[in-house]
Amino acid sequence: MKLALVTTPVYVPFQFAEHLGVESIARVWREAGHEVVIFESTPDTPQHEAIAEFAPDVLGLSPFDWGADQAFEVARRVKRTLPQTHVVVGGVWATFNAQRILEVEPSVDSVCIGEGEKTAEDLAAAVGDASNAAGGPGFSDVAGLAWRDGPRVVVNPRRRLVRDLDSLPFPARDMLRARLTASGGQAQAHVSTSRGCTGRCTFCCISRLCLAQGGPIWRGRSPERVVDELEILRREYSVRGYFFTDGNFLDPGRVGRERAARLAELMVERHVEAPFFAFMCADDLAPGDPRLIEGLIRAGLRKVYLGIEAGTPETLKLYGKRATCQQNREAVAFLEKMALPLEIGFIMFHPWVTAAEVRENVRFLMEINQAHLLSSLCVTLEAYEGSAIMDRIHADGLLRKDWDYRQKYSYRFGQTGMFDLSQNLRALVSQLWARRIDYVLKQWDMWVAHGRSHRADGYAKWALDGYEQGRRRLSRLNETFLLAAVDLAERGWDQAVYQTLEAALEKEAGPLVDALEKLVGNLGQFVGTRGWAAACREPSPAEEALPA
Ligand code: B12
Ligand code: SF4
Repeated sequence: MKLALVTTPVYVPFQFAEHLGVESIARVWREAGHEVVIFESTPDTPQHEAIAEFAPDVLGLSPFDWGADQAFEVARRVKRTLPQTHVVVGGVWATFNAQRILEVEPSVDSVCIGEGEKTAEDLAAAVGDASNAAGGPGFSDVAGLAWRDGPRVVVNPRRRLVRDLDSLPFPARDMLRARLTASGGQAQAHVSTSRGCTGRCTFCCISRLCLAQGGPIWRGRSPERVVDELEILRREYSVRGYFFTDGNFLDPGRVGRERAARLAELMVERHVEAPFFAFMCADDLAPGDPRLIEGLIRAGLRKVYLGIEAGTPETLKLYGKRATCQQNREAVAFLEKMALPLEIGFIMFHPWVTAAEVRENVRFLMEINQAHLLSSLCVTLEAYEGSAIMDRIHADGLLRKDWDYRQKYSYRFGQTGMFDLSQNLRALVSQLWARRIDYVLKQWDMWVAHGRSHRADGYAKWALDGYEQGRRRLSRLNETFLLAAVDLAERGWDQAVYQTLEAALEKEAGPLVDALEKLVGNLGQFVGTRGWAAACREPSPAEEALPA
């Protein structure tokens, strides 16, 4: 049979991020003997004509919220010429919106609920029986499938999770080879070493996803099997960097930390160490296990994404976070001590947020020295179906009248002014100047932390200290801006006044970041040509590091 999968673009710079879900389904379909093609659809090149020419028996989509419109449009156009093609949608977003998608989107014939490998395989077999092509009784045998039977939406019994993740084949990376190098430079791959998460963050649906399929809540691949995959990535795709996509790389507890340590050892032993990033949780890191982190750094760990999310105990509870404020403080301090760059996740705005809470959050972020990135300060909760917090939004009647299941911000705020504030801050971070500042800082934060691990002296120390001073000054600018904006929200929103606050921030932060970029850029050049040792021997210049 001919089977096609379609990817639709996500936002820049992730437009061409690897899509492990689609690659995984492509692999199992191909292993089952089908002819499989992945089409990369963009608004400019929607691919429906190429798909129609290929004439697939099954067309698989894997969109997220707003990407869904594009994906469904491709399906509609394909269906115009090939009405018999069975269109199936999969992925996390589709899983929790299955009923609605089937009710409102006639181009979609079925939705794969949750983990897809086995369901996709069985679905292809069911479609293969020609009598089922228009939606016959065979679909009712496909566990984990929701499908349309005439006017009725049928949700089949759940599909049990694959017990042993090592038994799954590796994703078909050969079919989306270009994505590995799409961001330029050296090839980078997404690698999933586990599925699920023992956390119960209320804004996330990962654990619910596993529970809905009868658990277990977390499954890990063996370090040996992961390293087999890394070897292939290195040998066949020249991959020189990884993004471990696990919800929590150190999960679950002690067992998870041991697994991560073993993986790091094996990566070094089998020469597949390379720069990598991973998500971690503060309660696994605090108060800190230097041996574990040193091992991970040897294997290539270059940056930790740390889901802190809030700076008050009440909001940590609302978000269902396991870590306390104190553990968050300790984890950040520990990573800084290990000279390991980190980027925090922080959800400042949610429907019940108050001005007092925003002020408390800002104070907390200043205290842990993480207020320099606007993108960390301005996040508004994305409310997805399937998450516990979305259930609460439904229960509290906070959905806006114009709510649509593809909209993640369609809720009301309890306190006056908070909607204006959160909306303006969301718009702020998408502005070019603000994006540039965050981009520059994210780049240099990594490099600076790496420099600190060299125990810098002389010129190098002077420049790195100057960078740190500048970063703190930037945090103070952000603090002043945000506190003034919160006061405004509390007093009564005035868009013109807000614009003056934003303009003042841009006026001051822009040149400061230029100066920081120049400062560390010069050091970078020096190190690039003469090395760290020379930069540490060079005397520090007498003049001020940064403009006053
Ligand atoms: C890597 C990643 C990304 C990457 C790449 C996304 C991608 N397309 O793969 C990037 C950075 C682009 C990204 C972006 C976003 N992401 Co993201 N992402 C992840 C992450 C960390 C890993 C995904 C992954 O590779 N999983 C491994 C693969 C094998 O699993 P899978 O994709 O789910 O696929 C399986 C099944 O879903 C199913 N399946 C999937 N597609 C299909 C298709 C068919 C036809 C079939 C039959 C089955 C099927 O079968 C697959 C194999 O079992 C997950 C968290 C996690 N640990 O899962 C979050 C996650 C999926 N992302 C999330 C979110 C919120 C986003 C953003 C909205 C974030 C934002 N602020 O904008 C954007 C959305 C962008 C967009 N419009 O598409 C949420 C989704 C929440 C939800 N309920 O929808 C998650 C769950 C994170 C979380 N903890 O909340 N993300
Ligand atoms: S730690 Fe991450 S993956 Fe786990 S529940 Fe929380 S947000 Fe989801």
